[in-house]
Amino acid sequence: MFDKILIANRGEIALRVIRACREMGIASVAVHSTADADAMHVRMADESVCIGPAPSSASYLSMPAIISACEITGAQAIHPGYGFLSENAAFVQMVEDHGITFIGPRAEHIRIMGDKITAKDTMKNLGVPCVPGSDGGVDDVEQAKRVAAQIGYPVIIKATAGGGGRGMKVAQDEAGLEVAFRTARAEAKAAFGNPDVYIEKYLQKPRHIEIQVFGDGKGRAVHLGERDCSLQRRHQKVLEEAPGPAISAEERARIGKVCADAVARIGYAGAGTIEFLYEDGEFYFIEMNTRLQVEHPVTEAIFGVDLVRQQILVAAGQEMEFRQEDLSIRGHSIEVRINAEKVPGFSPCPGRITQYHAPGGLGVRIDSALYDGYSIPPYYDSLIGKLIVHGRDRSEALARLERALGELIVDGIDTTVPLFTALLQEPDIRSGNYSIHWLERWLDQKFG
Ligand code: MV4
Repeated sequence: MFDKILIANRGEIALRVIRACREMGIASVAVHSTADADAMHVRMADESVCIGPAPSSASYLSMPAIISACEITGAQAIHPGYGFLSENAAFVQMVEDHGITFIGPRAEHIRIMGDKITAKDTMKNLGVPCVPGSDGGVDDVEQAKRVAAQIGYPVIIKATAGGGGRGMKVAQDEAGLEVAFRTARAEAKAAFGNPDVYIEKYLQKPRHIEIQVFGDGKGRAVHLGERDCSLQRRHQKVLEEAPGPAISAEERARIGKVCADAVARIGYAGAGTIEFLYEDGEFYFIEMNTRLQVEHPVTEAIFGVDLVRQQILVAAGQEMEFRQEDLSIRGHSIEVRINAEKVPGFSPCPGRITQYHAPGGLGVRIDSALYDGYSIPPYYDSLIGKLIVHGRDRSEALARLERALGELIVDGIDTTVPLFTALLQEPDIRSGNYSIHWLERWLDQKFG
């Protein structure tokens, strides 16, 4: 096992990894920008290294700075968290070339899933159900029209280098296809330096259901059910829950096995998430994320497992601590993302926290790097905390969420907390009846 791990991240996810390290008797190294000298992850780690100025491009994204920090401190492995360098295959390669272990999948798997056409082709060949569409890329308007005529309108054009909603265009009919195709290609080239696009049938009212998988890198893999992440605004998740309110035990077992078998076949190592659109009882693969996700705690809650601990074990060449038959679901969990943002515009709202009080009690978890008097720097993501509740069933989880939100105090800045208090009054939220478009429609109606 490693003696020392460097965490190439900041905020709540850095704390999450430091906590797992401490429980495993592993020393932790925090890295930070000059703007984060007072950050909680620096205080909580055993050691820290300043790796550059405030902009992420010169600090949390600086590969040489992070590798140097490893060499200076003698850290044997790097945990990338999410975002930043977590899905950068070139970084993984560089880390390994320096004899350091990357806590995550192999560079090859990150590269495959980073190219959405290759990802879809790979998954299709592994037996994962995909959205009907072009096999591979679409190079010209004529080919686009042929594919669209075959699968039927509406269609969506997506950038192979995109993902997470960037670079997508919907065409309602053949008349709209040419403009959609040309703008999608132009935007893909400008945004990602790669104009390649592909076409899919546009699903009108799906849910976003993602399956958590975990591989040992030696051909064994398990699934840990699904999360429903349909409540999003501009492709940013706002609330996530597990199990999905619309997914039956039979559907979970079936799609879960398909996913676990797929990642087992490629020898995938560590945590991964296979994203699906779910409509009329069918799953359609869209993307795979090769990292630990922000919303992983809802899965940890209902399965009673520590995913970061498993990531570290597998990276060190050890076995994960469970097989599929050891895994079962207990209760229901909901996470809300507390952002330093002013609702309803969601404009970032950094500043000084004058008072912070975290809720507690049975079934309440807070992952946050906040403290009294902390100044949120304006340079990074606006996520400042996650409130995760767990109950025996969905209704207990909802009651606990409402109770915990009432106890939470974050003064001095605006946050998304009032949004959740309002959402909890909505019958559709209380019943779990929502698709990927629910939140934006609700915000439009409520705030115009
Ligand atoms: C789609 C779709 C409808 N049909 N693909 C957006 C993010 C990216 N991961 C995939 N996205 C979508 N792909 C087909 N074939 C609708 C979306 C989409 C969406 C997906 C998940 C969560 C929120 C969303 C909001 C708008 C559009």
